[in-house]
Amino acid sequence: MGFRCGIIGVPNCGKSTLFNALTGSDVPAENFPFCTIEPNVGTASVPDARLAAIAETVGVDTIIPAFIDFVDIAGLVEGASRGEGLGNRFLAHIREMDLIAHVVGAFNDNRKWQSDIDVINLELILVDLDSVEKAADKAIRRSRTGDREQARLGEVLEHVAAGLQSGVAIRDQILEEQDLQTIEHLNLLTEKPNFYVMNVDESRLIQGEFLSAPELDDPVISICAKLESELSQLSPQEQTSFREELGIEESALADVVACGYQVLGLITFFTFNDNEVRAWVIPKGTTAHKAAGKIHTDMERGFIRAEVMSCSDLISHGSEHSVKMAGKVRFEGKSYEPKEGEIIRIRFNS
Ligand SMILES: Nc1nc2c(ncn2[C@@H]2O[C@H](COP(=O)(O)OP(=O)(O)OP(=O)(O)O)[C@@H](O)[C@H]2O)c(=O)[nH]1
Ligand SMILES: [Mg+2]
Repeated sequence: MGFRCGIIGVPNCGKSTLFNALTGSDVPAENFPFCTIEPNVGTASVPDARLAAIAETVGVDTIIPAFIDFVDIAGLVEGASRGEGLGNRFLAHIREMDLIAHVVGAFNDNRKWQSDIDVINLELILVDLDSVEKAADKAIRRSRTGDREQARLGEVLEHVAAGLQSGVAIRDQILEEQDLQTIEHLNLLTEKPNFYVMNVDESRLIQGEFLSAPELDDPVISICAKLESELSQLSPQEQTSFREELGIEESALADVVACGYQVLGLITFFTFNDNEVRAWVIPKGTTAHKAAGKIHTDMERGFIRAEVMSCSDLISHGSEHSVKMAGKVRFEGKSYEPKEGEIIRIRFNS
């Protein structure tokens, strides 16, 4: 299953425009608030130049990239946590996401975007505070019968609530891993990994303004959503020449996806056979055994070993055989944790 990234922000900040650019869709992106009501869902392939390099080295034509789902959600306004605007519905959609891309409309001249960020973050904190306080009351009530687990849960929740009350998102609170696990079932919004997408005007992007991003608690990238959505309608050749003309890097959309991967703690590994090269995405720390299961359940069941080489070794040596001759293919067992950019061949009993 792919990872789902929710695109959130105040009305009219460019969420649908960014969504169109990322997914090659054409949903309405108009200059009036609440243009989007029902969420739009689309898939973006994860651009990765290494795929083409591997394909060329091993002489196959088919490239299968990794994918990420983006969900364009209705704009959020002050008071959403109390049901203002599209309030509750909007928030229910965010709850289903694995991560959040918080779009900041910085393409106008005003500096209102700073307060826009605070409005959204405060609303998310208020929603969590409400859930956490209710859950804390329940746990404390239950603990009165001597239930130690509920008592512990109550303590953790009260601690989290205090943090939220002082305006700290859960992901920025200092919590023990086991405490985080006890509150996982609540699926809280400010616990989700988050990054900011500064949607800047194309002239500012060209001038390099905003490229040194403002200081925020989570990673920030700058993009001109309007320009990117226009470019995404063009052929690849036209895109390249336009970008060169404007002096805008090719990687703007790739950066959005890469940033999402970074906050989720994901890594990419590759497989290839006679027909295709393929990218796979797993959370850092996943074992080779589990990673094999992602490729095929038979591979997990009959797992013998993983043969591992680095992508750069394959490209520089020119063939799998040469990498083997150079002694740079390692044999690893079930508990091995694949690293970023490795090429893996699973040997298994079918
Ligand atoms: N100049 C400029 N305008 C932009 C940019 N991105 C979006 N806009 C404009 O801002 C308006 C709103 O864009 P949308 O993408 O619909 O915004 P949204 O956040 O989806 O809005 P809602 O769905 O109403 O919450 C449109 O008129 C866009 O053309 C940008 O990078 N530069
Ligand atoms: Mg929209």
